[in-house]
Amino acid sequence: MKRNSLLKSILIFTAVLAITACEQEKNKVINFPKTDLAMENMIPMPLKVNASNSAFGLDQNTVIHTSPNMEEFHEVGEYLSEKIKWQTQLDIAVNDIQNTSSNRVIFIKQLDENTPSNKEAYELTILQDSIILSSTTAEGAFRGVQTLRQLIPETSNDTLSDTEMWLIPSGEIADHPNFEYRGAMLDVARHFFSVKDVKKYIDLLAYYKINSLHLHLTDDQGWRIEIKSWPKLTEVGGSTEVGGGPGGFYTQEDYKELVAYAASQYITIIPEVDMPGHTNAASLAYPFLNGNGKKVEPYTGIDVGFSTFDTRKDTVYAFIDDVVREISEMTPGPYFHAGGDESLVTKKDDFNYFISRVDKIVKKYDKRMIGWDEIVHADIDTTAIAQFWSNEENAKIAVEKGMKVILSPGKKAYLDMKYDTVSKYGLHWAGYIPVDTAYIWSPEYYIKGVNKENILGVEAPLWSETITNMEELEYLAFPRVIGHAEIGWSTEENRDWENYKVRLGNQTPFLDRMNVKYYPSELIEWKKQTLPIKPRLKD
Ligand code: TNX
Repeated sequence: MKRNSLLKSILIFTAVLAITACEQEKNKVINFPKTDLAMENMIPMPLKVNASNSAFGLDQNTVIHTSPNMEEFHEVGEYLSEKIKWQTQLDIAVNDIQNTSSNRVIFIKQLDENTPSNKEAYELTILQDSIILSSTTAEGAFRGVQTLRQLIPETSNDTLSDTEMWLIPSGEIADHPNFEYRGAMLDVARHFFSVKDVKKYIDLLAYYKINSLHLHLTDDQGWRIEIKSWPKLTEVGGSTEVGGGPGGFYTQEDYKELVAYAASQYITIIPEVDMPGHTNAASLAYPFLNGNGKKVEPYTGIDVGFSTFDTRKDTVYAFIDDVVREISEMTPGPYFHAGGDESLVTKKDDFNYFISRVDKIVKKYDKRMIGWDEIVHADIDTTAIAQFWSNEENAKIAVEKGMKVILSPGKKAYLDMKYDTVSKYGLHWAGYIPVDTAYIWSPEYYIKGVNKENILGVEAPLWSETITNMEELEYLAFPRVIGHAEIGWSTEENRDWENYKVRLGNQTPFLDRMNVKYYPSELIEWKKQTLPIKPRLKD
């Protein structure tokens, strides 16, 4: 009996000792090295950054919690945990109610939905023992997660505590985008890109907070989206591409998969069916659509402006109605892009008549029409959006009509322009676009009379006449699309080439880990390790 109670006392005593030791370990003050949040490598540069010069030690004891009963916030937490694992190998539990002992928490918190704020706005408060990421929406939290990912250093520290720690600089960030629409466009018509390729592009765009992916699904050289009521579009029109390769197309299941994948990263897919020009592939499948009076042959060259739909036939509009309906049904986003560029063999009146009828069809399926800037001459609803690419007068007319404009200036935002005379891929009709030229411009001041309030946002198109695979796509898109993402998100006063180019050089670890074959522009010092950068201009 006596022996038993002695044993009991010893056990209790040891347990108390162990708990105390554990508590001490938990509360042990860690001497974090001095950090500076404002000197980090965030792209796009957030609106406001306040450093508090200490750090949060991300380690195996860290847990993620998200606002209770909010499924979308929970998913953002899971996404963050997955990305932390990808970068650091750490396994971070999300909303694990068993684990109440952890003293390091990342809390993703929903602010009161009635708080007036931009839906992509978020705040990050980074303290020594917690990180609080708050937003009124899961979308805002998702954008904030990208910032947080960019703050996790490449290398860990194993001298501060008995666990390996990745030191996240402490401080506060309050951020929201300068423009609502921040897009990239991919031409899958001139050359086809697989679902897998597009998903990789989506992953990369999301990291830089781009929120729209415009897919140029049809052109003279190929029709890439299955339309059940008009099967020959893909059976016949999908089998060609520039240079005579095999082409390809997305089944409706593929397309839905892409839409869902993009949506999981808060990216809206904008489908484009380019018409009345750029329609050789459609007319090859269904010759009654053709309006240029010539026999339709498969086209695998790169000229533009020779094809047109017959704009005065009702059957053509019945066809378009089916196409817009089927695609709209699979597209939750608010936009349908109807093309409208370079219809050089369509008579002016016919063109305007056509665009105005298509606008009505698009509206019938509850979408807002986007068109290349030529559409502004037609009688269309002011809810339609003009995408400026080359003609400034057209952009001004759009503004006069009360339409919103998306800016994609060929001389700045075209990812398919060569960097310089020795570029491996690309065209150069709008000039050569080195990395600095692509970065140094402001949407608000690009066209006189087209002001901030007229601009829905910006988009960087990647036409694919000269690229056939992912590696070539990455050569043209990276790094320029990263600068473009900053132009769409960050305010003018937060953008500065000298500061940006160091942050860009520090993207190498991420790009390498993603296996991105970016163009190693000599203007940038590409770092294998992150280096300190100069303060921002306004500091
Ligand atoms: C112009 S930009 C086009 C495309 C070409 C591109 C090549 C626009 C609306 N049309 O058809 O692919 O140039 O850079």
